[in-house]
Amino acid sequence: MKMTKGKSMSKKIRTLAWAGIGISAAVFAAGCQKGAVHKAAPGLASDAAQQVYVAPGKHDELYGFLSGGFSGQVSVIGIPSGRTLKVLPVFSQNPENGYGYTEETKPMLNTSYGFIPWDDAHHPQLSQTNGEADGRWLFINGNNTPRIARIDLATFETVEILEIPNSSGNHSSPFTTENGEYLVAGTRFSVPIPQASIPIDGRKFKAAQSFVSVNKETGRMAVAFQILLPGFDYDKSHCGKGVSKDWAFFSTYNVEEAHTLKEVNSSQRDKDYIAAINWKKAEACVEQGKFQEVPGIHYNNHMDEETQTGTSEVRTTVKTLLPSDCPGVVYFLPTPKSPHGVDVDPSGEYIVGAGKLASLIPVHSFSKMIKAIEAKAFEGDAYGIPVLKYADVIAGEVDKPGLGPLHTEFDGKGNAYTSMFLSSEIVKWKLGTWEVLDRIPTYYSIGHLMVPLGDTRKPYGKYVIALNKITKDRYLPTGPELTQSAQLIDITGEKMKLLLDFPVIGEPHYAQAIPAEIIKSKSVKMYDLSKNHHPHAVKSEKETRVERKGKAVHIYMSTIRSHLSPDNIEGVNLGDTLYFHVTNLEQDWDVPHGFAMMGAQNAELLLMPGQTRTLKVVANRAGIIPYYCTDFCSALHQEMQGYIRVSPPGEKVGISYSTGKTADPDAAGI
Ligand code: K7E
Ligand code: CUA
Repeated sequence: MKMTKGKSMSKKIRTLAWAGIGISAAVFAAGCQKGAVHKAAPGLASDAAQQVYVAPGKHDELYGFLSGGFSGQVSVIGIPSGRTLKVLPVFSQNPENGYGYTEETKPMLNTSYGFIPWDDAHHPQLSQTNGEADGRWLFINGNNTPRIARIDLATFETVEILEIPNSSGNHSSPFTTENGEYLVAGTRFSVPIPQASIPIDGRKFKAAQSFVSVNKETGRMAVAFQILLPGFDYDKSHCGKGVSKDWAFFSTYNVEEAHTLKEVNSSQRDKDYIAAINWKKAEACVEQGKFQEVPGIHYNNHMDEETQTGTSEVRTTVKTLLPSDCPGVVYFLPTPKSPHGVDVDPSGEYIVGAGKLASLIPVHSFSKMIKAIEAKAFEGDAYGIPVLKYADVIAGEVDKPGLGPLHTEFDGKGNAYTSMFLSSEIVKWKLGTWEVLDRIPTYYSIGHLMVPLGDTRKPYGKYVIALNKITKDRYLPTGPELTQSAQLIDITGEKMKLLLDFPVIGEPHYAQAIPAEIIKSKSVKMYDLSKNHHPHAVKSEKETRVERKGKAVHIYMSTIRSHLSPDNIEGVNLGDTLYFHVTNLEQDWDVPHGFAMMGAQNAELLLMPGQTRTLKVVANRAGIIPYYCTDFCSALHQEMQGYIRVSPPGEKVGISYSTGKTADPDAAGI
């Protein structure tokens, strides 16, 4: 959730006051006023520096994956050091390596709305097998233009993006079933389905909740089916695990179906719902043909492994299941009050709702829910969907935990940790007794929090990371825009201990982390040149060449320490379209080359060893135009350069070029 900052916080307070929750100025001040800053020191563990110090040359214990929020990307950090290792481009163009600019990667950003080079990414999710992170893929949602991306954790590259049709705000997404059969993707907004221009009164709006299948071998995603739910707003989801593994849970707000002044009008009722969907049953109903094929154009973009080139496939319909055609597929659990997070404990028995405006944290019992369903003990229905009774399904309530509960994670030792946006703290409480055990302030306005593997069956319960929206005066000022932050907290003892603050990239909403051991040995060091089947690849300098095809000039170029081949090109005319197909011939780890041409309207390239990338440029100025390698690759990096002669109209110069001499990279003085 993007909670806005600064002045809107007072708005939140008004909302809360209006909601009848006593919130004193003092509570607010503790979280957000200047004076609170210096209280950080007493909270800092005396051995904190030692616990986060990763000596030069040593590796971190865990990889962390932080969503970039409005940056649309994912950042990779080391834990416990907090060091940023890499930014992975996902939904946004990335000038650093040409992602979304090169001809090979542009197709990854195609959608049914056209080419969209940005999005807002909230929830990274590691792939799981048997409820444990298997280290194969990381998924993340595109929130605005509904999409799910898949990142390969061997190459750390985005290899697939699937658009979600008929969804509007893909927020409660992408959360995996414990064996990776499906990713669930709930819509935030409800809209007419199929889309139609009708008055905005919401009465005919619906919500399509998607179940995206993931191929066990290849990882390829497809929208398997959607379930059409009433036109509420849906916020977060999580799949069940263990006893509840056949179920998925979606929080709702705005069951009032208000469509104006939502800030007030969608908070009228005491309780909204958590929707419990039996995906096994849904799957069976779909197999029995109980679905309707509904129009729903969507793109599936995939990076082909052999050619390292993205292609887009277009699909036009989606299988849609109506709850009335599949009785028992969905139930509503009343949950106070505009719940945001819905989180399932490692056993799968407890479903924690976090009502943003509630003064308690309700915890539902999966086994009680099943009993109530079997007894048909409903308090009524909503659009035909049975509503269970709160008293029948509630396992317990955490009383007065703090203000503005958002998200909960688990340590695998019977404890839960809930982020409190308004009172800026993490609250530790006990599953089963529901007593608050500890609390620690966060600086400030925490959104999500993350225990490594804290949403799997086997949490790595050593740390919790707070992901904070506001950092006012925690860091050096950087103009009006201040960094957002993460805080690393030790949870091995009775009391939580603050270890480290570090700034982050974009706005992390959710995050994931995994022990480094699980993925680091699988990390790919280079692309195998002999397996490079890019149609415009060159395998040696002998193959480098320049070919004219009408107004297009194709330059088949290679890079190796320390020259570009060809290094001089003549015969290009003003207005020609140039395609630089550049292959990095290196077969060594950590030896990328770059490519830039003066005045190129598009981007620069960064080429991994064995990789081919294409830069499309229009020659729009006559003269001698230089190009060069942008990555300091060797002692003779500055020599890695060349010229293009661009002829003005009327000048007749035939294509000619000089290919570089073959140099022994080892002799090049690296
Ligand atoms: Cu709470 Cu989008 Cu998961 Cu932000 S969301 S905080
Ligand atoms: Cu290649 Cu610098």
